[in-house]
Parts: sequence; structure tokens; C-alpha cells
Amino acid sequence: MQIIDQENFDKLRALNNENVIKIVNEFVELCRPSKVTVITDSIEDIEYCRQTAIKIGEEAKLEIEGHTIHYDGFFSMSNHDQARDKTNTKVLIPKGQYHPPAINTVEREEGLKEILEIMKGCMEGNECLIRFFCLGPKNSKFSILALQLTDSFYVAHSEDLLYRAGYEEFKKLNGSDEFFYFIHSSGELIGDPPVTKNLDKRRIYVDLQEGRVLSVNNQYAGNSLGLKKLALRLAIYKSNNEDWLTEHYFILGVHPKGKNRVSYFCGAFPSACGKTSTAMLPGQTIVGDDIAYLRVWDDGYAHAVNIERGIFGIIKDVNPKNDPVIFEALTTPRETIFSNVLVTEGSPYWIGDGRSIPAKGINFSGEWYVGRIDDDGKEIPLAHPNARYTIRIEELSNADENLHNPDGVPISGIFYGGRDSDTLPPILESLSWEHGVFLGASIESETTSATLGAEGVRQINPMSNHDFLVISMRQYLKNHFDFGKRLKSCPKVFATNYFLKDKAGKYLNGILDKLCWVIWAEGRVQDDFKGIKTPIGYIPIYTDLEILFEQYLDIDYKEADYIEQFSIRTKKLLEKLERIESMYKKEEDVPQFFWDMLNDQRKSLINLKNEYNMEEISPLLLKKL
Ligand code: SPV
Ligand code: MN
Repeated sequence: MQIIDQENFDKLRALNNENVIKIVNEFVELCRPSKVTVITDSIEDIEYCRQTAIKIGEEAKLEIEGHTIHYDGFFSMSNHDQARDKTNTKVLIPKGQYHPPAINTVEREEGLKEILEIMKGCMEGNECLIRFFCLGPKNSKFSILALQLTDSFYVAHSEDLLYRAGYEEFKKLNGSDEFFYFIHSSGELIGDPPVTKNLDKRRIYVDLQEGRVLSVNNQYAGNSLGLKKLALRLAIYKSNNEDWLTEHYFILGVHPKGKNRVSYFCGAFPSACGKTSTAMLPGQTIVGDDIAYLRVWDDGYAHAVNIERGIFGIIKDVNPKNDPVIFEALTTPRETIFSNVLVTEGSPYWIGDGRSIPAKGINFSGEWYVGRIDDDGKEIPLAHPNARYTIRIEELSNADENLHNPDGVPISGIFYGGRDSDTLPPILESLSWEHGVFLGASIESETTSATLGAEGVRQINPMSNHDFLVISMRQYLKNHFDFGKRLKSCPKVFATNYFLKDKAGKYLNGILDKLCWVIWAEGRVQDDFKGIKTPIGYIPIYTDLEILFEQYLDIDYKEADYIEQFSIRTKKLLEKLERIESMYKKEEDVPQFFWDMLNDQRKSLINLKNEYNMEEISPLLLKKL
């Protein structure tokens, strides 16, 4: 290899791993970069990535120390690279094997042929970085190592913020091939800042057989960073063929006032259903906001780790009122990458930041001004709705002390958060572990203006993992169910819905009310509160909520509000069961417990409706049962 000099080659050789050398050789030959640089865990190597990203224009410095801006390829509101590309992300399935209907698949040989052809020479004229990371804490049974080849310094820099360094960990592999690997190239670049030119040739192909993902002609982190949603898919495959879980979960430490204790919760929420804001609730601590691995631990509890150490968060609507902790972190000096926001006089602005909108600036469309339209005649917003920030969790004042604990944290509860205006109450607790799996499998969210198409369309998103399920629903649900059965003490499972509306379309809850639901759930797992048993799960007793609202939010929570929010809407709930049934009927061999649960729910809701001879049953009536 001529394009790799002796110093860099020595860094590779020091790993004593022929598998790594083989992969590097194969893809350097295919992608033909002009130079190969191996990045170790040293401060100088890491700093090289960060500084070069700025030097070559993939990032630019902002006014505040440590802040930079990066733009992903952007041409118009309908043709861009600022979100995950579901259409061109495909799982390679060997001939004759089952193609899960929920995701895009392609026959393996055919898919490989296509992407390897696109990748021929894709790094020409560019430098290829070889990077090593650890998904999960170091020295932990949970963790998986990952090798990343990329020609994007932005990708390499983002991964420094988001993942733990792994070069030294690779040495401990003793030559084994027990690691995931990711090959990424932004492809041919145009413009200043440089963005991917050939978006029509954007491909992200997941090769389960080899434990690798090939990704080309893109820059957006959800498509390009191997360790984020690409590794999520590989880990879902691996864990479901073993005995642990990979989930699209945040991990939150809940600290009720005056109790001197912490209980850890996981939570899965589809986009725009309050995931990050739940993980960031005031007075609580954060372990992670996106992806967790869970194992049955020696103490009989489920333990979870955050496989990341940073946050790639949606910046829209982050303002001092809704998210004081993040807003503070984003407006003070520290290493932070802003992507796809507006920059005016060296400062970043985004939609819903609570400040007055600047008249002009630079954003993904170049020179931007209020009222500017794109080639499709659409008004260009000041920042993309999916504009993001990348930051380390340790930088936050609410970082949890167990963030890097190799044993993870014991999980007491799991939240599944949906979005509907008229069906589920704000919080309920499942009747059992299997009912909890059913609740997770039936998370429904209504589409919002953040995605193209009609608003208010309900979509079922099992465990918020719909886009990443590279295995059959049968296998996924069965493993989830079995996981709980192997625990001495199962986490209690809760469903949240922050988006209930009244008949006039007004939200029934304030943005911070979720703090009370979370504290109530913590009290349930610690046996502090009694619940009211309903066919769909346990709901809170009014007087407990009245106290919590007063204690945590200084709000006088009225009984009438409680009745409106927690009534059991039998008609709407039965309609929801219909939707769940019709979606799961499309899947092959859904486990029997799921159908039993669905049928039980239906029967008991019909009984309840008949017993009271009404469609909406007040929780106060139920209490008298
Ligand atoms: C999500 O969409 O769930 C994210 C951002 O966490 S992305 O990296 O694009 O997947
Ligand atoms: Mn996510």
C-alpha cells in the first residue's frame, strides 16, 4: 500500500489484527483515496480530525469557543440530505431468506454488486480516515467494538463527540473479527461548503452476514455515521440471535424530591413525541438519549448501557423555557457541532429558539433572507426542521454519574411514548410484562408537520424501532417477551401520551406536565402509590397527582382535568385495537401471547362499555369498583 505511509501503517500493525488490515486493504483498493490516515485515541490524532474538518470547509468556526457549523447536502426542501434516507437504506438478504415486510430489502448479491460499483473510486482525491470506537462503556460485557472508514472529517469529528474511543480496545481483541465495520464516503463533493453531489446515488446497505454497513453519497449523520443508526441495525440482529436486547431507548435517572434515591428508566418514543425532553427533565439525570443495550444481569435485574456518550439532538424548539439545560449548554463555550442552522454574524439560530428571527444570514441554501423561496417555489425556513446539535453528555449539568459504568444501570421501568389526540391517557402502567410488550409493540404516533405528507395520520411504530427492525416481528417480539421472563424482577412498563386534546383541539396538558407522570411512574416502581386498575392498565389516583402537581410544578391540578385526561375512551381504544390487528396480520407468525393480549383487551373493553352503558368512563367511577 503506497498511499499509507510507514507511520500510519505501524499504527495499524500495532493492533495485531489481520482482519482490520484485510478490510482496510479491500476498501482502500475499491474507494481509491489519495491518502490513508489512521487515528488512534491520542489527543493529537483526535485534534487532527477536528482541525482538518475546519480547514477543508466541512465545518466552520462560530463566534463562541468550540462551536462549529456543518451543512449537509441541500438543494431544495424536497431533495436534500438532512434526514435519514429510508428509501435507499436496504438490508441485504441472502437468497431464499425471509424479507421482513416493514423494511426495505434487496437480495444480497444483487445489492452488493450495485453498491460496490457505486463505491468504485468514490474517495478519489480525498483522504480516508481509519477510526476505532467502542459502542458502550470500556471494559464492559455490553460493549461492541467498531471500525469506521470515512472520507468525511465531519463524520469522524461527530463520532468523537458521540462515541467512546476504541483504538486501545481493539488491541485487546487479540486478532479476532468480533467487531462491526462501517465504510462511508460522502462521494463527489460540490460547492463551498462542500456537499455531496450525487444524491441520486445515495445508498446505505446493511450486510448482516458480515456485520458491516456500506454507505455512500451522503453526509447527514443518520445516514453516514456508522455507529449510530447503522450499528443499531447490526446490533438488533446480533442481540436477537443471542439473549439480550438492542433498543431505541433513552436512559434516565429519576430522583423524586426528598427520597434520596434514584430509579432508572428507559424510554422509546417515535420522532417528535417528547423523547429528548423526557430524557432531559429538570431535576433528573441523563445516561443516554437514543440507543441502549440491555442484558439480564447477575442481580436478576435488567441492566442497560448507553452505547453513546453524546447527543445528536433536534435543535428545533430548544429554548430557555422548554429545555433550559440544553439551551444553556448550546449557548456557552464547549465543543459543539451545529448542523443545518442559520448563521448570522457568527451565531447560530434555529426554528423555535425563542429569539427574534434575523432578517438574513447563511443557511443550507446559501445566502438566506426572510421570504426566500427555493427552486420548487417553497419558502426556505431559516433552519431545517431536522437541524441538529452534537454535544458530549459529560458537558451537561444533568449528566448521570453512571454514564460510563461498565455494569450499566438497573432498569426499574420502561416508557413507551405515543402521540394521539383522543385515545390513550397521559400515563398508564401495564398490567403485566407481556401487556407491557404489547403496549410497546402498539406505540402509535400521528404524523406532524415535521414530515412530508398529511398531518394526523396514525402510524404504529413497534418500540419506536420500526425503521431499524432487520429481523422479523415474530423474532423481535418473542425475544422481548423472553427477556422479561428471564428476569427476577421485570421493569414495570408505562405508556405515555403527552398530546391529548380537548374537543376544540387544544392540548389538555402543559409541556412540563410530563415531569409529574414520570415521578408518578417512579413512585409506582417503588410502591409509593396505589393505582386504579382498568382494562388497559393502571392509572393514577387523583389525589396523588394533585400532590405531585403542587410539589413539582406549583400547579393546582383540578379534578375535572383529571377526569377529562384519564377517562377510558372505550370506542377509541377499540378502534386502536383494530388498527393494531390489521398491521400485525401482515406479519408472519406473530407470537400467540400478542394475539391473546389483543383479544383480552378487546373483551374487557367491551365488557366495561356494556357494564356502564357509556363510551367514555370516568376514572372516578372505576375507583368505586
Ligand atoms: C432519530 O431519528 O431517531 C435520531 C436521529 O435519533 S438519526 O440519527 O437521524 O437517526
Ligand atoms: Mn433516534
